[in-house]
Amino acid sequence: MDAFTPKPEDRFTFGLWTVGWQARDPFGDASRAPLDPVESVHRLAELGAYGVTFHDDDLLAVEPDRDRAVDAFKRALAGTGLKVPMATTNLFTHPVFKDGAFTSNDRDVRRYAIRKVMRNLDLAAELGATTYVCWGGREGAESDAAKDIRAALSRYKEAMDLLGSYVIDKGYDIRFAIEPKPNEPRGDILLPTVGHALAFINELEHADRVGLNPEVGHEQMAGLNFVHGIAQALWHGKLFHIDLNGQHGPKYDQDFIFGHGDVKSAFFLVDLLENGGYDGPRHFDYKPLRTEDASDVWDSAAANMRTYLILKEKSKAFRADPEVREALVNSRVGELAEPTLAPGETLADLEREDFDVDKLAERGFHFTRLNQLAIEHLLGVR
Ligand code: GLT
Ligand code: MN
Ligand code: MN
Repeated sequence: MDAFTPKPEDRFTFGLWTVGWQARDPFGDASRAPLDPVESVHRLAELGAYGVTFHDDDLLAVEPDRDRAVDAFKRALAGTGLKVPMATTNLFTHPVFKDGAFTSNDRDVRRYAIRKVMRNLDLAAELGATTYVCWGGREGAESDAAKDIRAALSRYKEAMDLLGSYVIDKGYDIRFAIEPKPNEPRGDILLPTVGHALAFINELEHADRVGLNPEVGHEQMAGLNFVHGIAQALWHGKLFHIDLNGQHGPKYDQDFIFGHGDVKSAFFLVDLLENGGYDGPRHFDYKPLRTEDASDVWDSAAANMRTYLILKEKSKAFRADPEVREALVNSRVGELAEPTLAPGETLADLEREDFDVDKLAERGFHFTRLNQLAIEHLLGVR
């Protein structure tokens, strides 16, 4: 036990599919045996997690009978006190979804996909989940000739509108969170970034019920700044949930342990989540490395939480450091929160003002100092 030992109050959650990943990849077979969701629930509770999340199909990892699997899962939850804040649907593994689910060219597949989601929404509501993630990994194309993107977006909207109406009619306290991803498994995926998804949500019938579940690695695969994406999602009031993990720049989806990719970005992300008004679970969507054995899996789960808590401590120390405070003032970071026109001023005031542009241009912002202080906190020398 130390300051970085997770507790349920930290609200760390894990997908069953993360610790349960058997490490099958496009080039190799599974390197680990299937994991019983009941064991995952017990292990995660012992490690100090707050909850678990699941796809409908994750529950069937070792027990093919759905009722029995659900029963065993419920008993494990009751026995450990672990919560289920979020659930989702597997609309990507079965070959029926090879051209997508809500946006398959095949209308029968689209109808089946919506029914599959409805069924798991009922279980999600029963287990108390308030967020329902929609990751459209198969919604996309490899050829621009193969998919009418405008029609696909209409069908995506149709599905989200129907499912929104479904939860409203049923009286479920559930909001949807769309998870963007630029590619993989499809050559190109629809709603590839936070920005695309935010714009799409504006067109939905139940837009207030739909937000985002951005994943660290997915934005970084697109070469984007995840911290900026999260800040914008917060600004729109749309950060409903988050998938934390690690990624080394634009390459395949690495799903590393949180902080085991771009650690500087992870530091600023924790700083933002802790100070930016996000109050949802800290959900890890990572894959234990394929090299790891069954016991390493639990070390990797613990590493996610420990890294988060270390970064949280670092962020506190950074904010409390008098030199950082001074540097923030010198860089005029707080000045950006001041409206550009003072109360009562109009554009006419700007027209009257004498700007000495060359003098203004001489002012430096001293960002180097600020950045170096952040690095020194992160490296543990302050
Ligand atoms: C899949 C994907 C994740 C999504 C999960 C939710 S499934 O593992 O890679 O990013 O969050 O459907
Ligand atoms: Mn991923
Ligand atoms: Mn994810």
